Order: sequence, then C-alpha cells, then structure tokens
Amino acid sequence: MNRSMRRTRTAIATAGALAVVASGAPATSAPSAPVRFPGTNGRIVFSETDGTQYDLYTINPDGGGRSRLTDNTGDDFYPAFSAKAKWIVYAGFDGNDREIYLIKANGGGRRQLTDNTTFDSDPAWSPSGKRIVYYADDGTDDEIYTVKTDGGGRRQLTDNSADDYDPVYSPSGASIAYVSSDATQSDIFTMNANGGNRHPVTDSTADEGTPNYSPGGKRITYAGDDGTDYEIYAIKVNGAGRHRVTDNTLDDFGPSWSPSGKRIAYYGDDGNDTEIYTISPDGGTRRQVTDNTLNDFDPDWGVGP
Ligand SMILES: [Ca+2]
Ligand SMILES: [Ca+2]
Ligand SMILES: [Ca+2]
Ligand SMILES: [Ca+2]
Repeated sequence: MNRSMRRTRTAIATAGALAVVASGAPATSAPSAPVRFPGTNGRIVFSETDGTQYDLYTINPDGGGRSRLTDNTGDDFYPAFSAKAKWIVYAGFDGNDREIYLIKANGGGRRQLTDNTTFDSDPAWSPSGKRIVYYADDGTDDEIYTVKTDGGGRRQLTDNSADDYDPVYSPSGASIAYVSSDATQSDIFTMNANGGNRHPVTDSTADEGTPNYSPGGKRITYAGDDGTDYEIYAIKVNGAGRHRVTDNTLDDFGPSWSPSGKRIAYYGDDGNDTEIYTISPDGGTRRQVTDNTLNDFDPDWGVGP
C-alpha cells in the first residue's frame, strides 16, 4: 500500500534479533516449470500479528488447515508463493533492517537472500523460479531490483526520483507490474522484465497499490482509495475496463488472484481487526477465510497439487 502505511508497519517491527537458521535446499531446487493457466487453487499464505510480531501462516481457502510457518521476534511480511507453491519468498527482519528470505511452503529450509543495510521488501517470484523481484531504498527513494534465488546477480530495473515498489512478475515472466509514487500521486505501472518500456496502467490522484496479475496475464487487480476508504479493483493491463470488486465502507487491501482465475483473495477491515477474504472478480460471493481478533495481512494464493 502507500508509503506511509508501509513505513508504519515497519515501525511496528520489534527489535529482537532473528535466529540464524541453517541453509536448506539449494536454490536449484526451486521450480522451473512454466505457469499453467488456469491452475488449481491451493493454499493461501499470509502474515498475522499477535500484537508483538508478524509471522507467516498458510491456510486453506475455506479457513481450515491453518499452519504456522515462522515464529520469531523479527517481523515477517509480504509472503509470495513460487509458481508451483513449493517455496515462499517474503520480507523479514535481520535485527537491523528488512531483508528478503526464502522458506519452503511447509516452513523448513529458511535462507536469507539479501544482506545489506537498506530496506528490502515486497518480493515476488519470476514464473521460472530463477529470479526474485523486490524493491529497496537506494538511499534517496525506492527502486525495483531483481536477484537470483542464490542471492547473486542483482539488477536494478528503475532509476528515478519516485518511489517504486510492490513489484510482481506477469505470468509469462515478460513484464513486471509495480507502483510508482511521487509527491502527488501513486499509480500502477508495467515495464518489461529488464526495466524497459515503462507504461502507466492507472492515472488518477487516488492512492493505488499492491498490483497482482490475473493468471492469464490480461488483467491486474490492485487496491485503491475510492475517496472514502480502500477498495479492491481490477483493470486490463492496457488501462481499460477498470471496475471495482469490493464496495463497502471499510478498508480492503492487498489482492491476490486465485490460480483458477475465478476468485481474488485480499485482506480487509472487519470493524475490529483485519481478516483474509476471497471474492469473485465481479464482486460476488465474498467468503471470510480467517476469523480472529488479530490482524491478518498480505494473502498470496498458491497453486494446488
Ligand atoms: Ca536489507
Ligand atoms: Ca525510484
Ligand atoms: Ca472498502
Ligand atoms: Ca483477524
């Protein structure tokens, strides 16, 4: 979401140091098969805070089978499944600042990808499983980077004075959608996976963020301010056909399209705290996935077996 919200969540981060976890499987075991469309809907990974720390969980879309993946005093945010849902990439805290980590979908084999003094966050997988896209603060503002899953081969894709963040690969791997925010507004953009051919998808004075592609790659869902509160929207990649998916008086954020293309997971305020929900892309049949008194964030919907 917008920079102020992201920084607020950073400020919540507790000062505890992460335990050092031994390396798990090598990066070469990451999936390399192309993404199939439509896919089978699998589990949803998300972040939940108990008031002192954020940890990662997976859950079935019907709310059953909840499983805890991380338990440490550093905050774990923004999880994203690999194309075959064997691995999860996320942003964690190394005791000093935010870094990118990999963990198996069952919670084992945690590895740290970045190791520096900058703020690294919002990672997502390339469909091939070979690279991770994320954003980092370059000392002046936020830029988009990619890195190989062994931590090497870092490339900078944006270089400008705006804040560029929330990147995600298209299902083909050819494009990246992200948010670019200057002093007046934030909008959704796309660019080639090498950083070229930057192109706006939205152009409004409303705050817009957290883009996520449909599994066919033709549409993007995102969260935007409707003037009163945040709603989930969907739009074609060329900027046409924008429509509102949620329509209520509470804040809705962080959408993730289901592998089947028939649902969208997101998190929303239930009046007391935030919960994970799923909804039809046309706005119908909303279902609640989590139901508790804690704040639940950042769902990402993986493929099923
Ligand atoms: Ca860092
Ligand atoms: Ca920038
Ligand atoms: Ca709303
Ligand atoms: Ca909750």
